[in-house]
Amino acid sequence: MSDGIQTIPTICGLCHANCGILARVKDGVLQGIKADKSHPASLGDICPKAMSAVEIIYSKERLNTPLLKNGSGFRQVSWDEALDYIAGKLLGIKNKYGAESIYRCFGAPVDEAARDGFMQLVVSLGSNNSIGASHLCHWPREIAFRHVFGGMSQPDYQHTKFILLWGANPDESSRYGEGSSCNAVYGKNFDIIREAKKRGAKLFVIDPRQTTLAIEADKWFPITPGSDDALALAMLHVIITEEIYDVDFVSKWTVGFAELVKHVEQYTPEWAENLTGLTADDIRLVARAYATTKPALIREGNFIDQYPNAVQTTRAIGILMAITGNLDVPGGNVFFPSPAMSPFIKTPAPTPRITAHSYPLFPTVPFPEFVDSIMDNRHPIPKAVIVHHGNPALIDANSNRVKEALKKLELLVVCDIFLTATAELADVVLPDLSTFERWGFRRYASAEGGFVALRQPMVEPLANRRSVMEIEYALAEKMGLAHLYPWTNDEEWINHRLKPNDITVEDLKNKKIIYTNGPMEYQKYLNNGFKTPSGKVEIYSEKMKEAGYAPLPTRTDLDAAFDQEPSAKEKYPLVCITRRPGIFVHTRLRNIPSLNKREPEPRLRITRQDADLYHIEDGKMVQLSSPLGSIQVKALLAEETRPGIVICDFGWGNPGDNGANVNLLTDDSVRDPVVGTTSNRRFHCQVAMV
Ligand SMILES: Nc1nc2c(c(=O)[nH]1)N[C@H]1C(S)=C(S)[C@@H](COP(=O)(O)OP(=O)(O)OC[C@H]3O[C@@H](n4cnc5c(=O)[nH]c(N)nc54)[C@H](O)[C@@H]3O)O[C@H]1N2
Ligand SMILES: Nc1nc2c(c(=O)[nH]1)N[C@H]1C(S)=C(S)[C@@H](COP(=O)(O)OP(=O)(O)OC[C@H]3O[C@@H](n4cnc5c(=O)[nH]c(N)nc54)[C@H](O)[C@@H]3O)O[C@H]1N2
Ligand code: SF4
Ligand SMILES: [Mo]
Repeated sequence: MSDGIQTIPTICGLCHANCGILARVKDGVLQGIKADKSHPASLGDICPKAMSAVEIIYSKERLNTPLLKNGSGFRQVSWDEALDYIAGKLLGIKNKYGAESIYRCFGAPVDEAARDGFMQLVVSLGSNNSIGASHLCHWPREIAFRHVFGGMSQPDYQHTKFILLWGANPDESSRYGEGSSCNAVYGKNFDIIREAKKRGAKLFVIDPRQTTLAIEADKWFPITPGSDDALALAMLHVIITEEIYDVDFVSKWTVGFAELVKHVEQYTPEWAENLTGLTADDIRLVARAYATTKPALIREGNFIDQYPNAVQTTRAIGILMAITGNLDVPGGNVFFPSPAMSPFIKTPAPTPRITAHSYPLFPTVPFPEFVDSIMDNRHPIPKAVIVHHGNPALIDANSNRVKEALKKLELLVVCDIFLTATAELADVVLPDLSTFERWGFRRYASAEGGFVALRQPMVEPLANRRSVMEIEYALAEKMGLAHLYPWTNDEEWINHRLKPNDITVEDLKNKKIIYTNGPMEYQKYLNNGFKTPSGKVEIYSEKMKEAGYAPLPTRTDLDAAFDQEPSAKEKYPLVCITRRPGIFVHTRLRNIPSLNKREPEPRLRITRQDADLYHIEDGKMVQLSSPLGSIQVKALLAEETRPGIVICDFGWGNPGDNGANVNLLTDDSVRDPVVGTTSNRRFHCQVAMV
């Protein structure tokens, strides 16, 4: 301590990276943030989002007290009044319609509280219905990789000779170990991909957009959006016909290779040429380079999760990793150790998830299926939703339909830190503490071992804000469910979740970071097999087949329905993909002045050729239309993609952000059969000057 300044070591939870930070506090007031160089995952990296902590904590727009709907507006109420209202409504709805009509909705689980909030409550009420962003984020890949080789793999950058960045943009959105998730302002303190390049590793990028890393890559493959399944299948064809796969690994550790050989005969590079927009030669080039440069890794990105062919595309990519012998070896795709967590306590007989039969492999309810249940009066009709740390009114495809559905609920509760587009529709709004104001923790997976870090409040709670775990427990008490709770406050919640590691909050206060597992070991399968039913890599998946899905990865024509309309292609000649600006996180932070000034409005990137064709002027407002409607965004002439493709920014549409929501234009009718993924990254469109 010097000059009365106290330094609090903690972690930022604004995005998944959860970087180590040091808060400088004087007289209980946050003065500023510094990077914590000792944090093993971020190593002193930090981004402008964390630097805006003062603005986030003290923003005049923060929710400070519970709000209850009052006509077309809200009135401020006490916690007791808000929670009594919710408790009464929830119990009434449960009695009248059954527990299955009650849902919990959450967004990206950027911190553990975001993942856990209200889960125990909804399960305790007897419902297993959880909705949120999982059908668009992580889970499509998780389920696909589980069925191929038992779970998600991570890139082992340190030891690799070849990086295939496949629809990922870690300069603006990183996994841990990749540095901060926006290097536009401060650069990166450590840059694992560029360091690997300096050591001689090759970098290939498959992306319709020429990202900053694509510019620096040895080769960029500007693929047609949504055609990655065709590319992956053609790469398998090349690798198999040219016999450049790992014969030993394939014979000892895979099932279904013979079926795959037959299956991919049809998927020649020439077949994939028109579909992918890449030449057959380039398809051969990427397949050969990946299969023969040893070791090689694939860093697949979240783009896949937002295409309705998500699961089969990922399965094909997983099979590529396996048959080339790049799985669980140094420099390939590996499995980091990660800390364990205690489960929630299940009530004796929760009702089954409403999609237990229609989406048997997906552990939550695909959001669009929830919307259908309301709009089509499918029983049990959803009647109550508690939204925590999510903004479904903006992030799900076909936002107008989503909003219509949310308006039909008997009870919509939103727990947030700002009044969002979703909160505006709520019956009750509950003010949470932000990631900088509450206790919490984060589990990290890493090559050095799994570890846990403590999230400490930088300041005491302001106004009437309360932490979610305390809100949830108070509500449980009011509904007579307290006996089902393993915690009553934040500290007990953390202790409960970390029990399998024998770690408590007190331990973390002393040590800051605690490792729970030893360092990563390679080729664990030699002793334990893979975590699949056969113990091997399942190229052919009996489990997928039993659940009614294709056992070998397939190609899907995403435009099958669109092409039925003869005039549609003429009317909507362009394809739009969406961009995620790294200075923000999804729909958040547009109201933070230091961040907003860097990207004050959503823009539509368009090539010079298309701009000339459609008479679009740089910097002028354009009307972007899809079969679902129109929005207005500012044109930015940029040679970042191929003509025929435009790129629209995602994340605007909250009250006061003065930007249009691109999900008003995305379609929710075509879905991945395994997880219900919608096409949030791609839609057919036309552009015209306003
Ligand atoms: N078109 C298109 N759609 C997309 C995407 C895309 O790229 N394009 N991306 C998709 C992906 S990958 C994802 S993960 C989803 C994201 O979906 P969400 O996670 O639902 O989106 P966010 O904007 O992050 O919403 C989080 C909300 O939590 C609030 N919040 C922040 N901190 C706290 C806190 O401490 N407590 C509480 N209670 N609330 C807090 C924020 O104010 C915000 O309203 O969007 C998906 N939708
Ligand atoms: N700063 C910041 N960091 C974040 C987030 C954030 O909102 N802001 N969000 C977090 C979350 S929840 C997630 S899921 C991750 C996402 O992180 P990533 O997985 O890296 O996803 P994106 O950054 O959206 O990059 C996806 C890339 O895929 C490309 N792409 C689009 N369509 C296609 C296609 O059809 N084929 C191919 N091959 N590529 C395609 C896009 O042009 C883009 O460059 O980031 C996390 N980190
Ligand atoms: S990358 Fe930025 S926003 Fe994400 S955790 Fe690190 S400091 Fe926070
Ligand atoms: Mo995500």
